[in-house]
Amino acid sequence: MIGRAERLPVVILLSGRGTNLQAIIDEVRAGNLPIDIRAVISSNPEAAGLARARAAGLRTEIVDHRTYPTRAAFEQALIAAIDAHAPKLVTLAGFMRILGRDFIEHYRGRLINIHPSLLPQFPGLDTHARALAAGAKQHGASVHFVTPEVDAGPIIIQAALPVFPGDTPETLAERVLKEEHRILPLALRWFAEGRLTIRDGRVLLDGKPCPEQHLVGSASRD
Ligand code: NHR
Ligand code: GAR
Repeated sequence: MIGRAERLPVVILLSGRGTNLQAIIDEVRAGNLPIDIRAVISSNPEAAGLARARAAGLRTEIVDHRTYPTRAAFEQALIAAIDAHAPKLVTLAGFMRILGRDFIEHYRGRLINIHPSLLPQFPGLDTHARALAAGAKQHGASVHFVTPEVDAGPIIIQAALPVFPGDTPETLAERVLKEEHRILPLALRWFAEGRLTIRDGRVLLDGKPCPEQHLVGSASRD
């Protein structure tokens, strides 16, 4: 059992359901992820992820963007709420607000996002519908360090899966989500173990290029 003092302090930001948060909680409980989730902060007071956090005994906070006059004011409040917990890592787990340069610079090298596409394809929103509309043969998810340009930061790990005929945005989202629940805790584990570095805009694991793309499902047998 790893003592609390040896675990990396982390703050998780979300806006929605929180199934990625749940995957992180489950891995921490299983003893596979040496982090201490200091707080879960939501931009949305109605986020179901808040209830999951409370059910797991985690501290929750709300920083509702709608109650601030500007993006800058919202982001300053968010920084204050996060820094009160002195995290060494901040994770966006279904966080729905674009963050400005000042915020990103403040957390440079310690801010990680899970995004539901095989970046650099389909940055931004509605990724599953866009992948289908584009006729993509493969789709997936990416975990990356966050930089000011949205969804363009150095990639830590990706999971790819095949798109099936008859897939809808919903069926595709469900399969991608399962992969998200695998790769986000894994990326956090690598970070917590001090195994990730960024060199020339690329992520290294143990000093070597990361296994960026992991093919799963039938795509891996093609
Ligand atoms: N901020 C920066 N600077 N860089 C990134 O890479 C970021 C980021 C903030 C969030 C998550 C991202 C995703 O994985 C993320 C990455 C929200 C939007 C968006 O357009 C886009 C990308 C992501 C998250 N949000 C709208 C906005 O105006 C609001 C949408 C809504 O509230 O429903 O901020 O996809
Ligand atoms: C996940 O698919 C995540 O990749 C995506 O939202 C979902 C959140 O699910 N993130 C974004 O689209 C960021 N703009 P969850 O709340 O159940 O973890």
